[in-house]
Amino acid sequence: MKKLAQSFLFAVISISSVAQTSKALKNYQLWYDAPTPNRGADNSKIQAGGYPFDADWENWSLPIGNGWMGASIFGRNDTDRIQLTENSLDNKSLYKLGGLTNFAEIYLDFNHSNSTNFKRGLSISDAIAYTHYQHNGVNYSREYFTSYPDKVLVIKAKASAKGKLSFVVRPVIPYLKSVDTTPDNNYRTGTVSAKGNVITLSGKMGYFNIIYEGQIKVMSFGGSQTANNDEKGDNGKIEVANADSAIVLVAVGTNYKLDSKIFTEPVPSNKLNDNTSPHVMITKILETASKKSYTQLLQTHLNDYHTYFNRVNLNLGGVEAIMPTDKLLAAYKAGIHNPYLEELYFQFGRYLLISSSRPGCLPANLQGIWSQYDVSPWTSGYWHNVNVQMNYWPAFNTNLAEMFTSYSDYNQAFREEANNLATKYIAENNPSSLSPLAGGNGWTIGTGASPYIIFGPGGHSGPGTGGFTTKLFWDQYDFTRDIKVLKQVDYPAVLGMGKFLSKVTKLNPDGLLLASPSASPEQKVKGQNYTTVGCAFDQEMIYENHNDLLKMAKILNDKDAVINTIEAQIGKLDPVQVGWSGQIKEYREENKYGDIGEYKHRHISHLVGLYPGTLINSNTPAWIDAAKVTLTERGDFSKGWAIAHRLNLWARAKEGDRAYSLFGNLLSTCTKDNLWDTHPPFQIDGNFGGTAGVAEMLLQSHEGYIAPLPALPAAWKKGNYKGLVARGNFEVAASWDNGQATAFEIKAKVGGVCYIYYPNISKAIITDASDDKKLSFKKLNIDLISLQTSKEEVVRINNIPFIHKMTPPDTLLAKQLDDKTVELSWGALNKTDLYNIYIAKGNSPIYQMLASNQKGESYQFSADNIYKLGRCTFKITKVGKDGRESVGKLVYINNHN
Ligand code: FUC
Repeated sequence: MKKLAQSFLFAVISISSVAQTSKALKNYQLWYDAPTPNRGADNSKIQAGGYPFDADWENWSLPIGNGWMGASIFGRNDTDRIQLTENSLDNKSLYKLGGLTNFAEIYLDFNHSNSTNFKRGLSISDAIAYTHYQHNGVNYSREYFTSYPDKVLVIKAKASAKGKLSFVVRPVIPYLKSVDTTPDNNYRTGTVSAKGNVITLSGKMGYFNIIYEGQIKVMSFGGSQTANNDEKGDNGKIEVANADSAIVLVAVGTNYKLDSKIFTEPVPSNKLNDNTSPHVMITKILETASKKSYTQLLQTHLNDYHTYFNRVNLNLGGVEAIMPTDKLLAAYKAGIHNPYLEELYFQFGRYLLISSSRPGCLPANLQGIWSQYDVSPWTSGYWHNVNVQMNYWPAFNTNLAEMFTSYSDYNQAFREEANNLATKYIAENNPSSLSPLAGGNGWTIGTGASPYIIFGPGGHSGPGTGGFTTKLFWDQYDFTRDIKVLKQVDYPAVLGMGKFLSKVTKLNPDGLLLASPSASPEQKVKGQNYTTVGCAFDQEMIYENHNDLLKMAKILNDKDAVINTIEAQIGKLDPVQVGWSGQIKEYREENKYGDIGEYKHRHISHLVGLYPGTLINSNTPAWIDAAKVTLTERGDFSKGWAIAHRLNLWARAKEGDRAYSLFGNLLSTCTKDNLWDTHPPFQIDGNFGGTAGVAEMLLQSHEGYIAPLPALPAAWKKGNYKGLVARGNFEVAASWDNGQATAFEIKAKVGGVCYIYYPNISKAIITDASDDKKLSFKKLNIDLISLQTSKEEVVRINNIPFIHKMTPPDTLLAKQLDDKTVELSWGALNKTDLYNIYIAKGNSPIYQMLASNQKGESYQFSADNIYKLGRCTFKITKVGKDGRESVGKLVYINNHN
């Protein structure tokens, strides 16, 4: 009965949504009908990494942030809790990296225990959290937002009746540890003192010598307010009594300033150059902000936030939810896929990136900018064997390129130390290639990194981690086409990495250049890291960086000496190997899938050439098919970020339904009630990877052309989007109905030749959106056109003729008849059906056609000696009247003797 009621509700939602389609941005909200519980950390549940688990913070608090700080809002009616994070506040933590720690807790004691009509939420359309309820007949409301331009957290509390607002502002510095005398000095001191209308939190973190300060300014209207301290002048608080409304402003900071010395200086307590307290800076921020009215602060915040958030609209037919987000998620888990939740999740990833990664601030870490822990899970680090890169996967395609600046600045700041690490690595592993010149060995980055320390590659992850990182710099150029940034930032990054990666391989007897040592991230054999030579991860990432470097050098006409080396090396990398199961091999020494390492390991590093790389693409169809084998064997369930990686990979394989099912797995198995991704524990990478994956289903551009709707699932029957970005800096809008595109609009942000791929696009009506006049274009083939665009020109594409999609036979079997013949057989529904038959031998990226327009149910393949063929993939496709083929059905033979 309950199920029936839910499906009925869903039906109503989808029907009414049709009328909504082309409306502008909806009001996207996470909302709940109960306050966030606050039972505190459970010391009996110690997670891997040694931190007690605060389930309520993780599951229910609502994140807001402006890059300068993150705040987790509980929105409670008795004692509210606002937990603050500042991304440079590190203690010693684990792994000697330093680790992010909780900056402060602000408690607001309202004592409104018995309240009714409770609602709290987070509008991600406006980046404002809120709480409202009724208590003793009075309506109470609170709004919370963080402003990037004003660098403050703003809280407004209001009562509907005059003089009914009374509360205490009571901040606490958590995890204080008195000065210790160990060499580590891993202490935190701090005091909280109230004076006038300001409470100041200030203290020191011993390990890195961090001076921190937070100020809270309380401005109440009507009524009175008093500041109190205990007899030691500590534990300061401000009591507001009988007011009508109040505004609380918060600013936080440390003496951290991004600088290369932080990374080169080995002694933790000497890393920070500047021992000046942030007091003056924080005071100024608060003074400036408090001169503005609430409306002014709000408007400045909205103008800033909307500039980014409103660039993209995705409409899958969702309508604003009439049930709280936790119930919506529970229904989703029970199989009721409300498209509003899918839109919300997609946009939430964009919201989180805007909130945690702003120019001038540190980049988004493993938890973005939200950590309530003393010792954060995995230090809240910048882990470079997938996690931090994934944070930035949605930056370019979802129109948030500016958010990458914080990572790019961070990366440039650690470059000097990364040069030193590269020299050390080459000296240890490949001394004959060592360059004596400063910077001659390029730069490198291994897995572990924090705002204070970086590590080089080795152990469980090979040198490919560097190429994994520089892909972001290539993408920054390719999406924005900003030549100035290319010259100053992107090219130096990729060139320096090219120098390093050109020295990490060794020539093997077959004339191949293989990374040595080499390791596929985190993969284990009998519980131990597995170190080898030339694993797919390293080879693919070296290839990607080499390839991107050559493209950049050509654009800039640069003749750096390393370019010749890169040109000579790239053909010898042999990055993709296909194994006996038809899989992309993780290791050269592997035969069948899973021979080496954990079968369903969370990392799927041998497919980085498919995503975020581009080596495996539509022009290498046999590799795409092999990647699908790997994906299928690796499985569709894993840790949050790992599901998100698989989602992007299936999207790149143009398998919309499969990608959609991965998106469903991400939402159903790795998403908390506040829509945070969980590994477990909470890790933000899965949110970002999820958003990137949805965008990748709707728009791709890595194959030299704009491909709108490349992996559209049947579940998204009708919809539209605007503002996604394709390489070349084209903003794309698309709408579709029943699996078929109905219209595209492509805005050339910088102009230039625009290549567009979509079935039958050459037969569509193509006009200039400004005057509706037909545009001339070049037909490259029936599905691919090109046209010259000028800056800001908008190209409109309508009336795209429908194509009939063919389905392949259900089965394809291979039977070896003798040492010269293999018989392929399949079930044809119709005797007149036509088939094309192909073979891909060994590691070949492409198929060779064996027979075209074949009728019947079997085909005999002959060779002089089947045993000399090694492994082969046979593929059959069904051919339609228009000559278009279905996807392929595959079968493998492996003859090894
Ligand atoms: C990598 C992953 C783990 C985790 C950690 C933070 O090491 O393998 O799953 O996400 O980073």
